[in-house]
Amino acid sequence: MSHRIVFAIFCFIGVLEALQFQNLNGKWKLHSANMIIKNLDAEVPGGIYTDLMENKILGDIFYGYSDETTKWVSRTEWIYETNFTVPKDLVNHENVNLVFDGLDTFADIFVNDQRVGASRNMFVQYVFDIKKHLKVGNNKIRVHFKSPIQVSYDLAEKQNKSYIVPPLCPPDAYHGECHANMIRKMQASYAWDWGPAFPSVGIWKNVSIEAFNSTIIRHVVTDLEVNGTNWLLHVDTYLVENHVKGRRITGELVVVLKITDNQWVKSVVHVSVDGKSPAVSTYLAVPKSKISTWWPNGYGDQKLYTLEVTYKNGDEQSFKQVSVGFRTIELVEEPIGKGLSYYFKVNNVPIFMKGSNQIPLHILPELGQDKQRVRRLFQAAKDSHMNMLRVWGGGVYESEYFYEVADEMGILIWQDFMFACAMYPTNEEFLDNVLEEVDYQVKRLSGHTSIALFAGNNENEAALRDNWYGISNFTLYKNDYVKLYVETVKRRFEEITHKRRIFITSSPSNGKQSELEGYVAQNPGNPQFGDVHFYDYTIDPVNSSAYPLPRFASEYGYESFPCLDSWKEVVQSDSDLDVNGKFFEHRQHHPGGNQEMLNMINREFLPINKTHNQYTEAIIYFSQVIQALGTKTETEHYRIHRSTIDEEGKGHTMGALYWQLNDVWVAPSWGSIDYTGRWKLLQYHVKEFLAPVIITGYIDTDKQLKVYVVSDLTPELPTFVASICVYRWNSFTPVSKSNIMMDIDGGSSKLIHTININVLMSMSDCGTGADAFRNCFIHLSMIDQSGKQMAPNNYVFPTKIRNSSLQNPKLKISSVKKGADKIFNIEVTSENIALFVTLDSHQIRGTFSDNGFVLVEKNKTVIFFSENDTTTEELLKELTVVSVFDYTDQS
Ligand code: BMA
Repeated sequence: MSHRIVFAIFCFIGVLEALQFQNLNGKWKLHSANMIIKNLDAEVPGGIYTDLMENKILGDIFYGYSDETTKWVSRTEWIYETNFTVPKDLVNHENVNLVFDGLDTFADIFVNDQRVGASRNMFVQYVFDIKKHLKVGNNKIRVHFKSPIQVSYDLAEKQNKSYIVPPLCPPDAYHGECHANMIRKMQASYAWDWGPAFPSVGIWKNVSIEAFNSTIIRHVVTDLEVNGTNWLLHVDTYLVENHVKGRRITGELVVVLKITDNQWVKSVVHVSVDGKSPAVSTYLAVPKSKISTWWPNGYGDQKLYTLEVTYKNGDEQSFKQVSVGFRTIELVEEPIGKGLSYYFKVNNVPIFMKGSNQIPLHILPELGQDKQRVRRLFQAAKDSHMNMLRVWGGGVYESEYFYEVADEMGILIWQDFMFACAMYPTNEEFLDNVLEEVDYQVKRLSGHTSIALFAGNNENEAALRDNWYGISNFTLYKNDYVKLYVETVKRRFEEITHKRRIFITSSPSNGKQSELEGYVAQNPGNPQFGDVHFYDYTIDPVNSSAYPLPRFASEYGYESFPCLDSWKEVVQSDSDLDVNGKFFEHRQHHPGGNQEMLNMINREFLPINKTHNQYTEAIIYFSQVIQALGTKTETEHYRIHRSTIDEEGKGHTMGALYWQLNDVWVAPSWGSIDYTGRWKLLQYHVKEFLAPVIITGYIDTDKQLKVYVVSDLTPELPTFVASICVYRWNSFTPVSKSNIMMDIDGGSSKLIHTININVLMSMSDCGTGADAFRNCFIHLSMIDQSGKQMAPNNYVFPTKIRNSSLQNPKLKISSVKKGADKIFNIEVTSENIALFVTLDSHQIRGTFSDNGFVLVEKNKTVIFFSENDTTTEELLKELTVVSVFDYTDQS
C-alpha cells in the first residue's frame, strides 16, 4: 500500500496518519536451540509451556507431578522465529523500531540474522532500532531465549565471589528453583508457598514494528490536583525517541478532555523537544462543577472521562486515549495513640480499605492477560464489597486491561513493585535494569485512577530487620536496601510522578517512622505505625483476642484445600485423592501446612473417623470452614476497631486485605477462589463480612459478649433494630431475644451491647455452666424500622463446635425451580438448625447467592447462577447439600 493511499484512508475516517505499524503477533515457529525439537507452531504472544502443550510435547502441566517432570523445559534454550513481508513505504520511514511489549526474560534478538539487541527484564518494553536491518519484502526475526535457570545460577555464582545475596534457594517443600532474586522475572515463577515452578520463557506480550519520521506518543501519564474551584489535570506525554542524529521533535500536541459530547477542555502545546528523551508536560484546568467525582466501590459511581492526546507534525499524527476519574487520594499519617495513623482518604473521606491480595492471575504470564479471567476476578471482588486489591510483589505488573477494569469497577490498587521476600543485588547492572523497569511501569500504570499507591517491595524490610536469612552484616545489606528501594526505585518514581503519588518503601512497614529510622525500622510490624502482615497458625483462629490491633492489616489469612472436584481435575488416579497421601503433600508448599490445617480443624470440629472413606472430603470441607471462620473473625476484628484507640494507643484500624484472592494451581493455599474458578466457602463469607454494614460480636477474655455494629457508609444510618437471639440447637424458635434500637454515625464502629455470657445463657434457659454453652448459640441480626435487613445475619458460638449439641438436620434439596436465564431457585429444607450448610453443583459450574451458611429456619431459598445453559433436572442430579453434622463423628 502506498504512502498516499494510507493517507487517503485515514483522511476518510477523519484522522491524519503517516505513521505505520505492523503487527507481528500470530503464528511463529519454535525450536529448541539444540534443534532436538524443531519447527513447532507457536503462538505469539505466548509462552513455552503453552506452546509445548499445544504441540503435545507436554501434557497438561497442571496435572499430577508435572511441575517436577517438566523441569527440563526451563533448562533448555528456545528459539522463536517468524518470516514476514514488509512494504516499501514502511521501510522508507526515517525511524523503524521493533517493539516487544514483553520478553520473558533473557533473549538475543536478530533481524535478518543481525543481532539488534538483547533483553534481560520481563517487565520492560523493548524497543530496537531496526531501520538498517529491515528490507522491503521478506524479513526474518529470531528471538533466542536463554534458560532463566542457567542465567540466574550464573549470576549467583558471580556474586558469590563478593558476597551472597540471600535466599539462595526456596525451602525444599516448594520443589522450586534457586536464585529468582538474581533476575527480573516473575519471582513466583520459581515456585512459592502457594504455587509451582514453571519458569516460562517467551514473547508474552504484543510484538510489532512502528515506523515514523517524527515521533509517536508512547505514554500519557495523568495526575490530579485540586486548585480552588478547578481540578488541575496534569498531563505528561512521553514521545518515542527519534533516532535521526540531532533531530529535534517539533509539532503540535493537542490535549482534549471530553466532558460531554459538546463540552471539552483543551490545551494546545507547540512542541520542540530533544529527540533523545522527548516529553511534554501540560495541564488542563477543569471546573469542578462540570465533573462527577470518581468513587471507590461502595461509595458512589465510577465516572470516567476520556482524555485524547494528539501529536501532529505535518501529515504525521499520533493519537492516544486514556480515561480519567476525578478523585483525590491521600495516605494520612498523623499522630495518634503512641504512633501515627495509616489510612486513606479518597475525596477527603476516610475510607476503610477492604479487600484482598492478588497473586499473579496465571502462573504462565501470557494467560494472565486473558480478559475473561481479569473480569471474573474483579466481578468477584466487586460483588464481595471490596474496594482495594493488592497486586503483590512476587508476581507481575498486570495487563492494561486489568487496570482498566479496576478503574471501571472502583477497586483501588495497591501496586507493589515486583520484589518479594528476598534480598536483591545492587550492582550497577542490576540497578540500571531496575531503573528501566520503574521507568516503564510507572509511566504505563500511574495514570490509572484505580492506582492508590506504589510499594517498593513485599516484606523485604521485615526480612532484613528480623534476619530471615541469617546474615551477619546488617549494615551492608541495609545500605543495599536503601540503594535499591530509596535511591533507585523511589527516586525515579518521584521524578516521574512529581511527588504527587503515594510511595511506600515496603509492606509491612512503619510508613514515615520507617523513613525516620533509615527505612529499616526496629520493628517493621509495629502496630502503632504503618501496615502489618499477621500470620500465626498456632492460635485459635476464631478467637478474636488472638489478633493484633494494627493501623492497617495488609496481609493475613489461613490455608484450606480446594474442593474435591477441583482435585479430581489434576490427579493421576483416585488413590491420589487422599488428604494424608503423597499427592496432597506434594502440592502443599508451605512447610507443615497440611498438619497446621488439621490442627486447626481438630481444635474446632470432630471430623469423621479417619478410616471412614469420606475422611478426605470431610477434611476438605472443614479446612474451608475453618479458613472462612478464621478470616471472618480476623477481618471483623479489624473492622470493629476502626473507631478504637486502646490504652496502649493501638487501634484505629483502617484496612483489612486478606491473603489471598486467587490461585495458580490446584493446591492447598490461602486462596478464596481456587484455580478452577470455584469459590471456596471463604469467598461466600467475604461477601458477608465485608458488607457495608455488619453486626458482629465476640466473647472477650472476661466472658463478656460484646456486640458491635460497623458502618462504612458515609451518611449516618437510619435508626436500626439489632436483635440478639439465643437458639438451642434443637429448635428453630429462639429461646430468648433482645431488641436494641440504635443509631450509628457514618464510617464508624459502635459497641451496642455488652452482657456476661453466663448471664445471657441462664436468662435464656440454656442450662448452666458448660451445658449451657453446649446447648445454645447466639444469632445476631439487624433491620431498619420498616423491617428491611440492614446487615448480613451473624452468630457467636459460646463454645467450640466440637462441644456443641448439634442435631441431625437431615438436609434436603426440596425443590429446584428455573428463574430467569441460567438462574435457579433452590430450596433447602432442614429438620434442625444446621451449621455451615454447603451446596455444591459439582459438574455444573456456577455460584450461589449464599453458601456455607447457618440455617436457623426450616426452609431457605438459595439462588444458583449457572455459567452455562442447564436444566432443573440436570442441576438436581448434580446438587448436594451437607453441613457440619454430616462430617462429624457421632460416635
Ligand atoms: C506472605 C506473602 C507471601 C506468602 C504469604 C503466605 O509472606 O507475602 O509471600 O505467600 O505470606 O505465606
